[in-house]
Amino acid sequence: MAVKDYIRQRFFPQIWCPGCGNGIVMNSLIRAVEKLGYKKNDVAVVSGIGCTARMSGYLDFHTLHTLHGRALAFATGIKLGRPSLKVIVPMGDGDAVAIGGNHFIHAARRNIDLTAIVVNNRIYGMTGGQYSPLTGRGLKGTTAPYGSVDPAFDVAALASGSGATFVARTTAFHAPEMTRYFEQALAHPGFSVVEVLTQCPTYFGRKNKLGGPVDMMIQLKESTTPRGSKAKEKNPELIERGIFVQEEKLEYTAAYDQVIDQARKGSA
Ligand SMILES: Cc1ncc(C[n+]2csc(CCOP(=O)(O)OP(=O)(O)O)c2C)c(N)n1
Ligand code: SF4
Repeated sequence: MAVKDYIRQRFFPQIWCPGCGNGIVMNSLIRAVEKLGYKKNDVAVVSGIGCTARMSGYLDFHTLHTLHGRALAFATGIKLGRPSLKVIVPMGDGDAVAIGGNHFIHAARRNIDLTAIVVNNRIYGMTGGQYSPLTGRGLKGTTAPYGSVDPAFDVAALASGSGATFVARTTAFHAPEMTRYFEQALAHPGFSVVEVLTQCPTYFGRKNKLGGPVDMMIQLKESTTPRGSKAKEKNPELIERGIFVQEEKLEYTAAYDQVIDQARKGSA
C-alpha cells in the first residue's frame, strides 16, 4: 500500500505548522508498519493531547485520542484486553514525561508490550511554547523568557532506568534510521521506547532564534552522532543516536496470563 492509504484524508488539511517534524515521524511510522506487513486491524494507535498526539486522528488504524499524559494508561488497558494488538503510543515530551511521567516510568517498569514514541521537540507545541522537562537549562520558552533553569531529562536513560527493554534514539533528520528503529521497536516483545529529536520551528525555533525548519534539521544532524562513535570521544556534547537497550524479559500481559492460569487452577 502507499503511505496515503494509511492516512485518513477526511481529516485534512492537518493542523501541523509548515516544517514541523511530526509529518516526518508519522511517515516513518507508516513505513515501518508497512515493512512489517501488519494489517490495519492489527494496530492500535493511542494518544493523549498535543500536536504530536494528533497522529491518532490522521492514522487509519484502530485509534483512541485520550487525555493529556494518560495515553499509556489507556494503552495498557487496550493491551491487557487484546494482547494480540500492536499498540503504538505517540507522545510529545510534555505528554510523555511531564504530566505523563508517572505512567511512563510504570509502563516501562512493567515491561508491557507497547511502543512509546517520544517526539522530543523540547517544548509544549500545542499550547503556545511553554518550556517542558526536555527544554534544557538556558533555553527559552514562552514561560521561560530568560531561559529555563531546569536541567532536561535524558529520555533514553529514564526509560532504561525504569525497565524498558528496547530503547533507541534518532532524529527527524534521520528518517530511514527512524523507520528501522520503529520496526525493531514494534517487533520487540516488551515496552519499547523510541525518542525522536525533532523540530518545532514555530515555538522552540523562534524563541531560541534557531532559524527555520531546514536550519533546525541541520542542527539535529550536527548535534548528534551514532552511539560509541569517535566523534563523541572528541566532543562529549554530541547527543548519541542508536539502540541503548535491547533485551528480552517477562512481558506484562504474559505474566498476567500466568496469574489467570493459576487462578483457574485454584492454586493461590
Ligand atoms: C490535564 C491537562 N492539562 C493540560 C492540558 C493542556 N495541554 C494540552 S497539550 C499540552 C502540552 C503539549 O505539549 P507536548 O506534550 O510536548 O506535545 P506537542 O504539542 O509539543 O507535540 C498541554 C499542557 C490538557 N489538555 N489537559
Ligand atoms: S506548534 Fe510546533 S510542534 Fe506544534 S505543529 Fe507547530 S511546529 Fe509542530
